[in-house]
Amino acid sequence: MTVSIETPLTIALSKGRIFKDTLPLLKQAGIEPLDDPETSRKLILDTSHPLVKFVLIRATDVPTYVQWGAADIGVAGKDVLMEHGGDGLYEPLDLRIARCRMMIAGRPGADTSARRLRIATKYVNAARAFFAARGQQVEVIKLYGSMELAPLVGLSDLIVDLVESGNTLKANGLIPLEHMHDISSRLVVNKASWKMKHATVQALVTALRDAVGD
Ligand code: PRT
Ligand code: MG
Repeated sequence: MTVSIETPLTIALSKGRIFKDTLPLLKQAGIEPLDDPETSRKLILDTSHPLVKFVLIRATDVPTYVQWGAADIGVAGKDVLMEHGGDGLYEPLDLRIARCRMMIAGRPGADTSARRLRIATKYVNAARAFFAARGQQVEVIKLYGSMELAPLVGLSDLIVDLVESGNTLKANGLIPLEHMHDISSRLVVNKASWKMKHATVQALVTALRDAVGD
């Protein structure tokens, strides 16, 4: 099915697993990129639809571009959306792609209910909210990557990270200790675009919902 697009539409995607998993869904809606982002260095890609373009940005920047209307629509992991906060965005559809779990992890036998724990993570908002909800006082240390190292060198007692196969934890002598959230990627829409480009945005959301099989 090809969606009926009547206004120009910019869609923000990140390279890697989100792009790879979103492409088949957009293809079912009749939208395909004209360049392969893995080989092209372009950050703006034209598509098979003359009014639709893709912008390729860092996964964590997708909600920001959509919030400010630099893109009408985007695809972002729930982890990224929890940290962003969701200001200026609607989140109409769970695309059920790039799935994983946000978990507390640490050395085998580490106690996740201990007092005054130090938690190293990229996901400071999610971590603070999770421990606060059960009345546990923790100190959260913000990192930008390689969280697995923190408990090994004494920076923290535990980490909060995304886990898919568990191989990254295992390779570093850590284990998943507690499940926090199921994570998948969501379609996000700029609130002004939702109103001003309603017919086009609605058509795309409906086509993607069909593609997801919801
Ligand atoms: O890499 P970059 O800094 O540009 O950004 P990013 O890491 O946020 O982007 P990307 O493309 O790696 O991830 C995009 C989205 O994919 C994330 O926001 C998640 O919603 C989702 N996703 C799904 C994952 C994973 N699975 C995942 N396994 N994101 C990251 N990982 C990492 C995890 O952080 C850990 O380092 O993979 C490692 C664990 O994998 P396993 O299989 O060893 O358990
Ligand atoms: Mg990554």
